[in-house]
Amino acid sequence: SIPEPQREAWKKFAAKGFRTQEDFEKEVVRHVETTLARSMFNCDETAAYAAASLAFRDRLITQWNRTQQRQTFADGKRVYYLSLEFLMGRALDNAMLNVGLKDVAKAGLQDLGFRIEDIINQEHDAALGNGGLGRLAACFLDSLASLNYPAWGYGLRYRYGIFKQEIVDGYQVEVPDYWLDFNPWEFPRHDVVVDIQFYGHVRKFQDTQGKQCSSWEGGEIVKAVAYDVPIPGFDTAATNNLRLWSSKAASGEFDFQKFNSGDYESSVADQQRAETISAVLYPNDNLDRGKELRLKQQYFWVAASLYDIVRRFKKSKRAWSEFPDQVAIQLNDTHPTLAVVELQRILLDLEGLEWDEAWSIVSKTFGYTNHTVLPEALEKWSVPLFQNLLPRHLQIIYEINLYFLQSVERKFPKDRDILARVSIIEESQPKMVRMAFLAIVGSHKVNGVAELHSDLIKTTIFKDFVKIFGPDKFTNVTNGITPRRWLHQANPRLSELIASKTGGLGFLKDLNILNDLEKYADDKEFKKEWAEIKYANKVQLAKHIKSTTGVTVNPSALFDIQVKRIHEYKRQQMNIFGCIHRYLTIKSMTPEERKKLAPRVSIFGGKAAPGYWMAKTIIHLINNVGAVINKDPDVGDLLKVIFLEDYNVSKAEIIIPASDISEHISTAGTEASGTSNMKFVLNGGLIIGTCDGANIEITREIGENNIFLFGNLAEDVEDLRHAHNYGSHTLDPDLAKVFEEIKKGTFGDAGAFSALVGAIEDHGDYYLVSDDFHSYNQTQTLVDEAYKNQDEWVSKCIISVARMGFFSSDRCINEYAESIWNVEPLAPEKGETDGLGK
Ligand code: Z16
Repeated sequence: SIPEPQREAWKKFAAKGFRTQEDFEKEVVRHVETTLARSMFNCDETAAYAAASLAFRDRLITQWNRTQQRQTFADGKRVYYLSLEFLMGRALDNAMLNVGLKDVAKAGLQDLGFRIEDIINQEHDAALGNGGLGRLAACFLDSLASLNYPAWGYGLRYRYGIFKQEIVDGYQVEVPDYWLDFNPWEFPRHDVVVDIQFYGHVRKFQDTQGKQCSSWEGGEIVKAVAYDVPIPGFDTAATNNLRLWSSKAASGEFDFQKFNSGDYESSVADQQRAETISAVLYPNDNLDRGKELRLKQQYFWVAASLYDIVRRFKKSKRAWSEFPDQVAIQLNDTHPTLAVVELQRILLDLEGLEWDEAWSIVSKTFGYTNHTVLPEALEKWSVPLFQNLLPRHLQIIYEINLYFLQSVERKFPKDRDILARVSIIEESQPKMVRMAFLAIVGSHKVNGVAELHSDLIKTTIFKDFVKIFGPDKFTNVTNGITPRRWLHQANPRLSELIASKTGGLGFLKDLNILNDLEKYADDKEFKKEWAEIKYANKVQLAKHIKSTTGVTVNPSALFDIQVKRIHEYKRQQMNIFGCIHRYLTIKSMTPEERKKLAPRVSIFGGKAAPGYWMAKTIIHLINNVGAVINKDPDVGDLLKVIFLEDYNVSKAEIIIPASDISEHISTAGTEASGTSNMKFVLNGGLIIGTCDGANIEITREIGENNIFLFGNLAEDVEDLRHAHNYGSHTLDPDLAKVFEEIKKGTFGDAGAFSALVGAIEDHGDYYLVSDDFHSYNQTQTLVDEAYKNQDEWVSKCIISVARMGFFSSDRCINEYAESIWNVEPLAPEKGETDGLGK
């Protein structure tokens, strides 16, 4: 760092962010002319987007620097959020709103000849995630910064994010998402590079004091290079950091020895193999496939992040025992569980601590969040694969398991079976490492993501661990969403209306202020404005539908939306069967009867994992049903079925504000929480849903008159499944008619859908589609009736929004901070924000 006498110059010339329109325009023009080497004669929207982003990035990095300096100086506890996914979406709009300069930018861009919407739309989504889990991590980063918590996110800098979905002849086609061509939001830190080791062997030796030691030697080295993404808080000068690691060959450009010996091709291949580690995001949501490259990704990212965290801790020259007072690490699902083992290895093999001393530090440092009870999603790694890739880590896991099982045996000496049930190593062929069990044993707290889910993990998959560790180790933190992106950014007109009645934008920082809206639930003028905004949002979505699918939809029809990853447990198949049922009902009616029906647009969107055939079949069926219904003159506006291609964060920002009703209809007990349910209600839409995940808590908050619940309860699912398999299973009669129609070929070759129908008719109907079908359709009829009374409908929407305060990710992050991390906010000094502009 710079010696004291020279620091005056640094202070004098310190970078300052712009504040006025004039300064913003100056920055944009400077970036166009110098950074991009273009001019007013060839500045298109892409260049204007780049320049505007760079102007905001400069401003953010100034705030970022001060935030980091303040945190270093305070020398307090920091939180590290380890997530293999961060589904960020676009950054420019968010940055403008969070620093409170969107109006300035809008006027400035206009003065320079651009419309701000067009500029915002130039940005490619940062889509480094699959669905709920990745988007939750992104909402958490927004809340951590907005609440001034000293926190870092750690992830992987994938060259390819989640694939882009195209629909060709009704089928999903995956196109690679190469998003890094131009990304103004990241700072490469070529000086922050960590060597990561793989393969090799373990050497045992005695040190000079005669102590038994282990050392991991040989194998190969890959470099991890840091890329930093600034995360601005809303209405605060705090700007946190998301550090993403990119893999690079260790020998620089290429291996010169191989090059000189004429083996050029193989030296290039080595380099490419190293770069493969961070090349692609695995596109599975709620499914574990056990691929070696995925384990490599996990260790690569975990080892680089821990090296960084430990290096930062060591600068403070504290005793190791203080590590858990300085560092809280949250494991987002089991993906980063190797961090538990890696920290133990660092303390034991590299820092020379005793096992017990090291383990006590490790287990106080970590918290583990579980996001699913689905057995196919729980990570397991084969022991032989582990042995080959991470030999020392496998030894440490065996040792952790040994001490753990010994303690279990002492506690339950008479229980013979418990040891096999809770062992971190599953005695299968081949043996498997159970990552969730390792995460539980290595953490001081384990949480689920909604009340029902947290109860379920305690009574089913982790039941034995509650007996072993006691109930206090297990807790619930119900998920939340950031109101900045999901209300203010996605639905600016609604945000403005709310601000006008609640005394400004304060509700975006304290979402319980929404309560003030309840007194307008019967206010005629307010309701009119409310309904106008909803209608305008539907017109906007109708335009999007027209331009992407060619189908004209009536914005006055009820918009019924289900957008989320396609999965059997989320039951998009039940929704499309419901559409077919509705179609058959319409077809059987007289023109007079049809006139009484409520027009509806059923909108679907979501990606299927590329290898998930049943999910792809569901997409195919939705598209084929749409093709038939949308051109049937008997139906007209009464029903349209739309599949929106390539659902992602930026499309969600258009879709969600336009819903009248959205569907959250998973088989009870399968959806851990769901978070889009919260986004839809916050945007003034009602929901139809099962008693699952956070739907239950949403009902408790907004009142059961304001939600359409249906279907069997979680507690009955097991018995129903048993009855399907061992009793008699009769198909719901309406569903039988739907199947008949599919089999007739009304929606194209019936053979294409036989697996989908067969899963329900012949293979046990695991997700209870038939059991819930009748109650689902009945409830949809109630929705139709309720929608006819627009006056009452709008009141329900207003009351619901007014009661959504609980679902802010700010509430959620404060709960983590208090009950799991034990960290305090570190607010910027007064005037720091003002200082930036001057
Ligand atoms: C995921 O998105 C979720 C769970 C999981 O094990 C893996 C992935 Cl990629 C989702 C849950 O399905 C959803 O219910 C929950 O709201 C979300 O994680 C965030 O907790």
